[in-house]
Amino acid sequence: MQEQPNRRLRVLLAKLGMDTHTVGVTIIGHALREAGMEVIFTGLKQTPEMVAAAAIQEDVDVVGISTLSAGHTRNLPKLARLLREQGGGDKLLLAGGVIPQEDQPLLQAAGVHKIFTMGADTRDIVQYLEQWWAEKQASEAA
Ligand code: B12
Repeated sequence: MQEQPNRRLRVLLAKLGMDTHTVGVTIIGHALREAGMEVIFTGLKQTPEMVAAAAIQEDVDVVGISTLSAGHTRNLPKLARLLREQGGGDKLLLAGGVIPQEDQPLLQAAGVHKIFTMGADTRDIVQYLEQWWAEKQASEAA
């Protein structure tokens, strides 16, 4: 797809499986919208297949998963693989929530680019995304 200069960053936020903790994902959604990003929330009880399909269909730049009820070592690698298989390997995959330190190397090796856990400052998350977006747009323009 032809990139439009200075278009807004598009972010898909999702919750996988039976995890119904909604506070973190709601706060992140507000923070990203306030920072001028376009945010789509899939709602609860999604499968990796549903999230990958939505990410491709909505042509988002970033997929952000909020996970507080375990299952992340299974469903995040699966989502990363599905995105790659469906042509979405260039999307930034973020995760946040209750993700023990010992699980993080496995997730990062599987394709999760960045993990923000409890207490993460939303300003740091916004700054991380703005920097990633600026670098991506600069490299596409070059
Ligand atoms: C509130 C709460 C609940 C509420 C949820 C209400 C709601 N609508 O959200 C209720 C009471 C319903 C609940 C239920 C349960 N809970 Co509960 N809950 C919590 C609690 C106390 C706080 C969670 C919270 O809202 N934090 C505040 C938000 C702002 O923080 P956050 O989500 O972590 O988000 C921040 C970062 O993580 C990050 N982030 C989060 N998501 C994302 C996404 C992206 C893209 C990015 C970039 C960043 C990001 O940014 C946010 C800002 O800093 C935690 C304890 C804890 N310390 O986390 C337990 C906790 C998550 N719950 C737990 C459990 C076990 C349960 C139950 C299974 C209990 C039971 N036996 O029924 C059920 C499961 C329900 C389900 N099906 O999912 C465990 C999970 C253990 C685990 N994962 O191994 C925890 C950790 C408590 C514990 N210490 O045991 N819970």
